[in-house]
Amino acid sequence: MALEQGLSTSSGMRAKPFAVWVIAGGLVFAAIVTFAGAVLYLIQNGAGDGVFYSYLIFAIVPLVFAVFAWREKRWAYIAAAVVCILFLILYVAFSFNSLLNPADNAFALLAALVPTFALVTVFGILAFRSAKLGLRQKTYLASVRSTGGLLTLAVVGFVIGMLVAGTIGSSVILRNTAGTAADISIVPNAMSAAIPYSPATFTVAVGRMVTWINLDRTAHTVTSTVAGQFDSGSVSTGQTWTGTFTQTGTYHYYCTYHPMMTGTIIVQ
Ligand SMILES: [Cu+2]
Repeated sequence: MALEQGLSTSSGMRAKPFAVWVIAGGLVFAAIVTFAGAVLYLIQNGAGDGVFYSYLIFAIVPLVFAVFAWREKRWAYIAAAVVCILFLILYVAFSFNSLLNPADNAFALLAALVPTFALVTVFGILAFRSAKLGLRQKTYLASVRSTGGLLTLAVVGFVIGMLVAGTIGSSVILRNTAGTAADISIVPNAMSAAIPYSPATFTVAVGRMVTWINLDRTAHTVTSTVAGQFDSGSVSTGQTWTGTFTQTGTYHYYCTYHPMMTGTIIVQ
């Protein structure tokens, strides 16, 4: 009897239930991608606005839950599901425009993260429900050769497919923007460009429309420095935005995602 128990314990130590691999692995993946996003933001914008630190928290929280899920703590399963639902809402709400555009750099990030969050949510809830009896009692939680394993494989395939489609789509979309007429271009690599909106100062007659086109592979905005005058919202790669200026004056504008990007409109 004692020998049997010893054997089952050691085999249990070796073979983690499949669900634990998915939950912990998915959370670690989310943490790595979010941390990469944090570093990218730090390089582009600096730490001054505090966004970097909130990014960092978003990277550390899933890592902590991953550790406890790996130790097969029941609460960590449901915590993983909750944090992934929150991440899903945040990522989709803030980047929905980029999710629809394969040419946007954020597309690849979202295409990889959104299915991961969904998968961890499903496994987190199922594991939480079955944890008292033990995850090893349910085949789809215990073994990779199961419905759960197939689902995971399908998600991994979907992510890879999206990344390939994104790579192909981006070159097509960027080629198609070449002929689009616009007054002001958001230039490639606008975040590090000396003149992100080209021309930096644009003069128009009163009542005329002004069109911006985004030629960068990142989404930007055209937002008046004086609040409430005009705001394009997210303009993704290859998209245009048009504003009409009905009052004379000098209008300064910037990008809300990258505030060091600025431009000027003079209406005469
Ligand atoms: Cu920007």
